[in-house]
Amino acid sequence: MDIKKLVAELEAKNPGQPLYIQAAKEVLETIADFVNKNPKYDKYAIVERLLEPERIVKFKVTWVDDKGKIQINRGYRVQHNMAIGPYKGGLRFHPAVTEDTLKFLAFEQTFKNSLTTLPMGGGKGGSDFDPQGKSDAEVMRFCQSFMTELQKYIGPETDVPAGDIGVGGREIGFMYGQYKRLRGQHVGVLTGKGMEWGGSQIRPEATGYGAVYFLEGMLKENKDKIKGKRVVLSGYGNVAWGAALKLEELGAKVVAISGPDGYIVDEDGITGKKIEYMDELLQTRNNVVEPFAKKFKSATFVKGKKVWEVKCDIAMPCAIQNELDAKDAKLLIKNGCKYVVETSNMGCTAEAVAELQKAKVAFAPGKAANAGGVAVSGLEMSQNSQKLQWTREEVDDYLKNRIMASIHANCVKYGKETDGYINYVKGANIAGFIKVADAMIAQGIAY
Ligand code: 2IT
Repeated sequence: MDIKKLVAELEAKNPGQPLYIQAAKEVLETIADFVNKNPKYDKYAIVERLLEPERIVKFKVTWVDDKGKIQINRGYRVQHNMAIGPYKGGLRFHPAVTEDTLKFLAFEQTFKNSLTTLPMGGGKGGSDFDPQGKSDAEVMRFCQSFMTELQKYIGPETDVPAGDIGVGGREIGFMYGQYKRLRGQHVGVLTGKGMEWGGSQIRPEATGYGAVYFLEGMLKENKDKIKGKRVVLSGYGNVAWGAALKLEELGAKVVAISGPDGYIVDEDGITGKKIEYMDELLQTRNNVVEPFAKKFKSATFVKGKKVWEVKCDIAMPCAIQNELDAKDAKLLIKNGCKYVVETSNMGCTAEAVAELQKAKVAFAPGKAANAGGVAVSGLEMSQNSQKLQWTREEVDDYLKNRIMASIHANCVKYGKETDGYINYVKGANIAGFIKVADAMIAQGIAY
């Protein structure tokens, strides 16, 4: 493959889509050597084909707010690749959502889902709807209107959405109810469902748990231990919450979390009741972390600053794309941070990743480290097909010992460099690519 030509085409074909270009460029740069050693991929134009989503559905979502005013939002579903299984990926409701955001997320999802070992293709969707400040009734009306259109394009064997930023149990419930009403079917068309109506144990914790299991693999590779490590998390949502729970259980100390308004530092560690409170704070949907310091005496709120200035051994970005830049990376390195586990999707800028790798900090990309979330969604699909519900222990064991262990091993297999440093970005991209690419070749020129 001619990387210069591909990047030029990518940029020309996707004007105004910097996130998609960033995500795609990273994959191109890290798989180029591997692809060039295996000419079958060029023969079948696999890389070029992967740069184009199979389908993008874009639609209007109208709903009536509590004052009786008509509101108009945009809805999307990007169906990126179906080679190894039905499209699978979350829905994001956030005012900054554009087609670019969802194209980058769907692209990443294809590689991530391939890494999980489960048969899932890649997709992503959502809306520029902002759940912040909306009543339950408004959120329900929005979700019903959104699903009325989306249901034409999804199904348990075609495309199975789930949650992401701004879409949690409440939104999945409203959307599932509407799908059921329109189709008259109680099927596994969404994941992240309630435990009483088809959901899977561990799904709420899975992204955070999985990232910590992946971190354990990284530590082991460095003959290092998790116990006593200082950890800084960004965000205080579902992902950071799951990570905090598992970190506490394994004896690490979470000293900071953050929100859009600033960060909280707590040298006593964020444990027990404080972790429970993260969830309560999220449910208020006020998008602030400051109340945490009012509630717990040991906590201090630092307004408007990024959490990466807090000294730590391990940093886990758990909020949103590009939340950690080159300046932050340099500060982390200076303060002695040894591990960065990207738990949000593309949480680090390309420049930040380059800084970390140059300094030989162990860096895990989101598509490997945060794959536990979608993986347990995959297990929820399996349970729905079986008409069974597995125990917590069964799901957790599968997540830890089969899925996250396999992803880590694959990253090492394809990412280990001659000096022993593991380039997890390269490892994840190559391993994720192989399975999808080989499936595409086997299935002929169909997408
Ligand atoms: O980014 C992600 O992997 C998710 N938001 C989870 C997707 C899913 O289908 O569970």
